[in-house]
Amino acid sequence: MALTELSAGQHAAAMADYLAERSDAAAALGSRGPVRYDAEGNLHSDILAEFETNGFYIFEGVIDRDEVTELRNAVEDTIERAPSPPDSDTDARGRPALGLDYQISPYIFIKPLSDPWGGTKLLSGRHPVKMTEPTPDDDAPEHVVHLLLQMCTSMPAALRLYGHPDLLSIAEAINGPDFVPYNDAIFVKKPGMGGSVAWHQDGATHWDNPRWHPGIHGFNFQVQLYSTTPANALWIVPGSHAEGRLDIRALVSTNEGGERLPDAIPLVTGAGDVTIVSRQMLHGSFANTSPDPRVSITFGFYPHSSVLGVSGGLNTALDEKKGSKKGSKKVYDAEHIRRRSAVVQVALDARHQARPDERRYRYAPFAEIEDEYRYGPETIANVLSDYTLYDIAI
Ligand SMILES: O=C(O)CCC(=O)C(=O)O
Repeated sequence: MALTELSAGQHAAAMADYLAERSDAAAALGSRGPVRYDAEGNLHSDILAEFETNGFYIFEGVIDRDEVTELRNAVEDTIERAPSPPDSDTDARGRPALGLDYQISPYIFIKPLSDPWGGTKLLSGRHPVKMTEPTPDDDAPEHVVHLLLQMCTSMPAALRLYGHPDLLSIAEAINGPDFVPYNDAIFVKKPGMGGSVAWHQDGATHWDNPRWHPGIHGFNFQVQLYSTTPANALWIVPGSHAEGRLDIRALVSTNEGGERLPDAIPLVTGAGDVTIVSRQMLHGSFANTSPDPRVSITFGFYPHSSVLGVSGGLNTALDEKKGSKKGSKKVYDAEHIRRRSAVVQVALDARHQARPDERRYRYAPFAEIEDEYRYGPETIANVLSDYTLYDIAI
């Protein structure tokens, strides 16, 4: 039977041997451990070396249990406030839905267990091959939330996470002190319903740049709110970040196991672990036919030199009807970069206000003007409102 004709249960069974074999390979590879610094307070060079070789690292136990609980509650609350059905102005309880006043909806819905981007032209067509879409159970809803966007406006707990000192120190170690933000998105993969993300590489701009290097398209964090398993995890092909642009269509079509790529591994983590993955890594995830949820708070950063004066090659418009960004290639000048980077500065001040005894990260581009970016009504209106219009997509 073709994988596409499988029920959710049959899909889970068909995947089992592959998941077991590849999670053994992941365990053998390592590239994981707590955040460690050297005597000068810089991220330990061993971690950077492993990240450079493998293109990923799993930081264990970064986010403490209380913060994970706070974030889980914020995500659940945000999902409950989603329009129901998706084109409605009210949520499932009849309250005004969240985000009616946002310029871009904070919700992306999909049909359960579907692959919304594979084989389409969306997101610059970077997901060339559709993943298996098993048939959901009869009692599954018509739509599920796949992505939550604009978390720094809608979820104060997520804004504070964005200003986490360890995460920002890691971003600095990889991209330099003037690192620049990309976007944020929370991937929600409910048990038996979460969709897949077809194999892809994120970068879209610098593949032919004569100064190309494995870090030129930056990297993404994923903060895991629940333990992840091989069945619901993000999968990567270690080392693929250094191989240039890959022919994904050929890799899948010449592979006997199709989308079950032979060298891929799952990023298996605990709740509160944080992964970093190069945006050039070949990565994706399968439909979640497992009984376990995954919620991954995802946000990325670039080296400043990859962005300044560059015309974004990645079209992030997902909703063709509202896609104001479609076709309008922005050039990321210093003012655009300042506008989007200000979210980081406000986030770390929001965190400092909530946790005054924690180490506070100093973000070099705002070192002299921190007072202008305190978290409060003014920056909520001027910096956080609709900040995703300034996302930087390369
Ligand atoms: O978490 C996932 O399943 C997909 C994440 C992803 O594709 C990305 O961060 O670019």
